[in-house]
Amino acid sequence: MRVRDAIFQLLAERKVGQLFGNPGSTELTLIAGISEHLRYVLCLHEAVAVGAATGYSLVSGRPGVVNLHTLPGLGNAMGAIATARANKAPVVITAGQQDSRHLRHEPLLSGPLAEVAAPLVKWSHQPVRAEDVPMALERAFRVAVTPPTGPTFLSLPMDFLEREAEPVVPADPVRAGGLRPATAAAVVEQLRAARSPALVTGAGVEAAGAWDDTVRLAEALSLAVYAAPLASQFGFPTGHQRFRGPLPFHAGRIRATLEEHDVVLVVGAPVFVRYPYSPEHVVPEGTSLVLITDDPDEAARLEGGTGYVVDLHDAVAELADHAGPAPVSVAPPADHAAPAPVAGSPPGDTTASTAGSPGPQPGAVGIDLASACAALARHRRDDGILVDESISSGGLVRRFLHVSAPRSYARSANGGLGFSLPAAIGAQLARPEAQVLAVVGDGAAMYAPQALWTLAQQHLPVTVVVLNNGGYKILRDFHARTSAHLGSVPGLSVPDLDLVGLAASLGVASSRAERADELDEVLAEAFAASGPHLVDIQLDTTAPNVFT
Ligand SMILES: Cc1ncc(C[n+]2csc(CCOP(=O)(O)OP(=O)(O)O)c2C)c(N)n1
Repeated sequence: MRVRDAIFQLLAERKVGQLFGNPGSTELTLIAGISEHLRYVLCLHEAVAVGAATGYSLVSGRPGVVNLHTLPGLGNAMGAIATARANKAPVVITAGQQDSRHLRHEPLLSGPLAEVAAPLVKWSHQPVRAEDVPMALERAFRVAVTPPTGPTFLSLPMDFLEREAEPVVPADPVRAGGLRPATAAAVVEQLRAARSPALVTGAGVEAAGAWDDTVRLAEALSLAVYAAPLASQFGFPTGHQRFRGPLPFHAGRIRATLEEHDVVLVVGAPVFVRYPYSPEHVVPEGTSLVLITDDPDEAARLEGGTGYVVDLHDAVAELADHAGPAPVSVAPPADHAAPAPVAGSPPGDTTASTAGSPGPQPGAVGIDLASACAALARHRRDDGILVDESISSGGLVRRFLHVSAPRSYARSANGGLGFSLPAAIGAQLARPEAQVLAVVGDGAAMYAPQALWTLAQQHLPVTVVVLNNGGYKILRDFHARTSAHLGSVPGLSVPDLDLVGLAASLGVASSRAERADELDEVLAEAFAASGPHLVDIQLDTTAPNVFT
């Protein structure tokens, strides 16, 4: 069997239905005559290809697979690979390498691919022999899906693809190892005996398939539930009665929020992602903290408290089993009409600073954010997928738009812009029947607008809502609070962007809302469309600073 056929066979057995990519000459020996079981999803920039595969992984729970064009393509993709790594997305990235027979001459379009990718992936490799390629690819899958999950990289010399190799059979490592029964019982007792117990959930819950057991645990012990600061996935239904909102990410505000709680259980998140610098210790003296994670690195960084590195699926199930049934008085159905609650009110936390929504400002030009979010909440489906890159608008977006099921929310875990439009491609491919909404700032939208073209070409009915405030509001607001004494700052306005025209030029239907009374009509049309639709919502540009 030829190496390329062994690759296609392996991908088919692993039920990989699409290959995201941007090709060049070095990739043609793979993608020419591509297997009919594999949909090639052309993306016009490599960061979009990796971003789409990341979205696919986060929504489907399965590896997304990418093929890049040798060193320049890999170089273009690095920011998106860093995001896949931060999001722990099991993305298998391949790239074509020059013909191995003349690599010693350092020909055009060759380069140290495996070395370049190495720092950002879990495993990076260029096979020495053609017959080693199928097993190397299989290893790339196994490493990617083994917790802590993450991207892997494989360089494929183009001449290897037509040589002979044996096929390999996919086999993921067995996952096992929850908490010891005595430990599970002790943690449950600690929570039960607490005056004010809390649970902090993160993306690890969703990756491990532990969502239902986490809800069961919270209900049984009447826990106050927070999402981890800046969580890329919440790990808990945000409309649930027990959910108090995301924790702030300013260290002092995290601490102030946790002060109320004497026992805090953190599941599937680091303790804690924080920003910007602030000297406080995040865990108050009177609070006992227990971390349960499948990421040894997260446990190693714990300062104070007890960490357990476990299989999260099994461990949370054990905790929930020990906790038993919920008290009868608890858990009336969640009220999905009301905005989700918000924890604390930290400076530097856009989540909370918009908690008291200002409402329309008299005489303001543009639409106030709360009206835009309320309109989105009216028009989107509660069981839809939300890909979130809403930046300074994020606090209100996340208050109004609930996440009701696992793997239906995704956000960049490392703060790199250009996440949402590519991720929406992958999300819609992972869940063709679901309604996918990408909410994105006008600044962020410009980091990967090529994704719009792929949405159109692949007929993916994603609704893209741009919350357009004419520039980099978060940076303007941050500057006003932290560096105004240094003088005015250039480069934070992005005027004269015609996003409606941009979308149209890439084949995506588009419309603009300039007044609140236009929102209902425009959003109804966008959500009903059979293909992608971009809505440019012109926000009130005089909105208050988000850093209170
Ligand atoms: C790849 C990348 N480049 C630059 C930045 C720095 N950055 C952070 S927020 C931001 C502005 C975002 O603007 P926009 O999406 O319009 O959201 P707004 O703050 O206006 O709500 C920029 C440029 C980044 N995070 N990632």
